[in-house]
Amino acid sequence: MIELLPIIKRTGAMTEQLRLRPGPQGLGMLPDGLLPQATTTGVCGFCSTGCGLTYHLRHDQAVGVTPNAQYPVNLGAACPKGWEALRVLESESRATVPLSRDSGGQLLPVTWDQALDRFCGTFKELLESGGPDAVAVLGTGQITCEELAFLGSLTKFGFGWRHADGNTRQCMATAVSAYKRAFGFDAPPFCYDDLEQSDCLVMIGANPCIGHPILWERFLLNRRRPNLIVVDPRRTETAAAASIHLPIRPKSDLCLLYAWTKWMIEHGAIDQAFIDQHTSGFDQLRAAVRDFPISRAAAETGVAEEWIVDAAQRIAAADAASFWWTMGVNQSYQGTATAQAIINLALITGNIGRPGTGANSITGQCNAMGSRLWSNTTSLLGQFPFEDQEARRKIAEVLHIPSDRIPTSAGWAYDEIMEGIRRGRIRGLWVVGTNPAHSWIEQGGAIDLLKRLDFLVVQDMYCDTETARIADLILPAAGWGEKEGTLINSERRYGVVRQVRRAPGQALSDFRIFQALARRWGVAGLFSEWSSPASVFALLQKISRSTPHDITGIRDYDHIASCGGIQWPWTAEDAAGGDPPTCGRRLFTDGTFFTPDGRARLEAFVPQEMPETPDDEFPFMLLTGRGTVAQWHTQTRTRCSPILQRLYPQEAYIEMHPQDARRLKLTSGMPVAVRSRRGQVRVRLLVTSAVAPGQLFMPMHYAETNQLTLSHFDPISRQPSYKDCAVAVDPWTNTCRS
Ligand SMILES: Nc1nc2c(c(=O)[nH]1)N[C@H]1C(S)=C(S)[C@@H](COP(=O)(O)OP(=O)(O)OC[C@H]3O[C@@H](n4cnc5c(=O)[nH]c(N)nc54)[C@H](O)[C@@H]3O)O[C@H]1N2
Ligand SMILES: Nc1nc2c(c(=O)[nH]1)N[C@H]1C(S)=C(S)[C@@H](COP(=O)(O)OP(=O)(O)OC[C@H]3O[C@@H](n4cnc5c(=O)[nH]c(N)nc54)[C@H](O)[C@@H]3O)O[C@H]1N2
Ligand code: SF4
Ligand SMILES: [Mo]
Repeated sequence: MIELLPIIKRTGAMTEQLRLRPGPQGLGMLPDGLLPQATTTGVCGFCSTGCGLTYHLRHDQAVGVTPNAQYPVNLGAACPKGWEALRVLESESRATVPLSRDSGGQLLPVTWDQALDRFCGTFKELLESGGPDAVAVLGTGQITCEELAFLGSLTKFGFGWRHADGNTRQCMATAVSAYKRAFGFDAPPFCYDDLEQSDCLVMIGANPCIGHPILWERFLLNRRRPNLIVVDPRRTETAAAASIHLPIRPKSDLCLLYAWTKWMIEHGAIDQAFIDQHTSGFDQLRAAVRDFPISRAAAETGVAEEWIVDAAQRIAAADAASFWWTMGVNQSYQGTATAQAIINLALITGNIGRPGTGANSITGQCNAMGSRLWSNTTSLLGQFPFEDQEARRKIAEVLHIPSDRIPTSAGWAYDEIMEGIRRGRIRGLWVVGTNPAHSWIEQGGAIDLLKRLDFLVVQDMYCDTETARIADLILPAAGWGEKEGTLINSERRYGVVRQVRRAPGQALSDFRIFQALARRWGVAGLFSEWSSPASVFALLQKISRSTPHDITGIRDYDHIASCGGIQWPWTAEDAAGGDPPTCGRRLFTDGTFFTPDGRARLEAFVPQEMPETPDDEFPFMLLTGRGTVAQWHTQTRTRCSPILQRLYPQEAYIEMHPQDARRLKLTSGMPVAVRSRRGQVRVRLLVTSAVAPGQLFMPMHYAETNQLTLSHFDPISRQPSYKDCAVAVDPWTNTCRS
């Protein structure tokens, strides 16, 4: 395999990647005899930034990948994961044949025929004996829009299953709930140019230096000498670069945001004309924040009043202020309330619909937005409510299926599916492109539950993920680069992924697996039009007609690629005027929202107590999140690249403030036992002042982390609150057991 080694400079806090422009120099890095014969382009399949990549092909197979200098998202840059995207496809761990567990408990190779028979036979038996609540499916924001739509339609309309959810629940559910409540539709309003055009950026619970490094580079291109205000309990790489870092106590965001809201109202820093014309609920909001003076925010957050006011003044003084949030907000037991408080602030200060503004939730996985629109789980295809009879009729008409096959309500959410397993209601589970035995909250409990199932099917690129190891049947899936379709990035931009590699062994694309299952289940007739990803894309376009995400103006995949991606909406009417501009398309420029009266809704909630606060027995607050640029989630992919491996610690670690380490007589590098009420793990200690005293941080990439977390959720979005639980730390001794 050819190495196109990125030059990675570790400059203190940030990882910078060398920009390589395709051309004689770039190609010259390939060994003689393997010089590529052609190039094609596609988008990256890791994070939601959605960088454009150029594949260098030989005999139609990619032999190298470089960032695409023409792509408007990344402007010729990529992070180490993008550079190594091909390498992770080559691994001993790849699932290359279907594997089925025999009566002796051994996973043994079987033919696809046998695998499909076992899948359909067992799930049908479970449905017959247990009814429609007996089975469920968990999907992912990491497959294409076409595959997501196929999975959701196959299970709900084809198989008649009720319960379907996916890892988007772990990630984006809160933003979805907040946007729907405030804007009337789940519509992130921004484009990446806003990072460059903002005078004041407020980043709340987001660490783009690590999670979205190329978005961070876009911010670095901002020439307006912007203020960057970072709200994060940790001094992250992003916080270290901020004008002001507010190291708030975990989950005190809501109080801070309400105090800022009150301050803006009282200091005339609001846009009354915009509020009057384009919002509803202002009087209730003003009344609700009355009890949140700056002094209360200071007491709750632990941040000095002057700092909170200084930040408020900078927001108020900006011509264009923008508010960005990610998992520090979404993964919270009061996440929807917090996200709506951010949206309120943008609305009342008139910071929406103009360049450099917005209430902007950055998505996470490469197709998190595709999952929100097309997975047919929480809402019907295209984000209609299942309850909407007219929408059901429309979907039935476009898909040529009987409308009585479409459920009239959504099924259980992820946590309810897990609870259904606990109660013995759900007995069969199909897991596609996610690794819940590692990533679900309170993993010990999750693994016990998954083991209780009568039938667990895992469809994954790798056969040794934590979830695959306990499966009864493994279906080997092709991954990114081995199939085609579309992904939607954080700025609503459709991008195309191409097949540039043959999948290993007998692995099939998820799309082909769904087709084969439709035939074997006996519902191929319902999916006769679903012959290729491109034909499904055409169906999705029809469904999108006259919705906020109308994409009827797109011609085909080549059109998307030639435009450098196309942001939704792009209607047939828009297309009459030519191709879309490559950048700069944001929503709500005319102040009209997707609510019935066209007004955005302002809403306030009462802050809640954290369910598990530190005490004498468990004196520390544990935060979790992303560790390094080179690690992706449960590491099934990134562990497969020797280059990426060199860029992150191989062993699980926990960060602790020097003051706490001194008090406990612990030193950096020593093994420690970390205990919560759920479990105990052995990890290495890393002493650093990036975390505040009394707080700890563990990256989610190590399976140890979710053995400690506490199973609790946002009541509106049902998203897990991964970033708050109480733990204790002791030196590791031989008597400790993990
Ligand atoms: N390298 C890499 N990049 C990724 C991913 C990856 O696995 N690896 N995953 C992708 C995905 S799916 C996602 S969702 C994104 C996530 O991207 P981010 O949300 O930026 O990442 P996290 O580290 O999970 O959380 C962000 C910050 O929230 C802070 N935080 C914790 N509790 C609180 C709180 O109560 N209030 C506030 N204000 N902040 C808090 C944490 O200290 C952390 O720094 O990254 C995407 N990009
Ligand atoms: N403690 C803690 N836990 C967290 C978080 C946190 O911040 N803290 N963050 C949460 C968030 S935001 C997220 S998004 C989740 C992520 O959690 P997961 O979704 O469990 O993480 P991944 O490792 O991305 O799992 C994706 C799986 O799909 C497989 N895969 C990749 N591509 C394909 C494909 O094309 N087809 C198929 N069939 N399989 C494929 C991969 O091999 C991998 O096994 O973790 C959540 N868990
Ligand atoms: S920033 Fe995200 S999309 Fe861009 S190369 Fe890195 S992982 Fe891929
Ligand atoms: Mo995520």
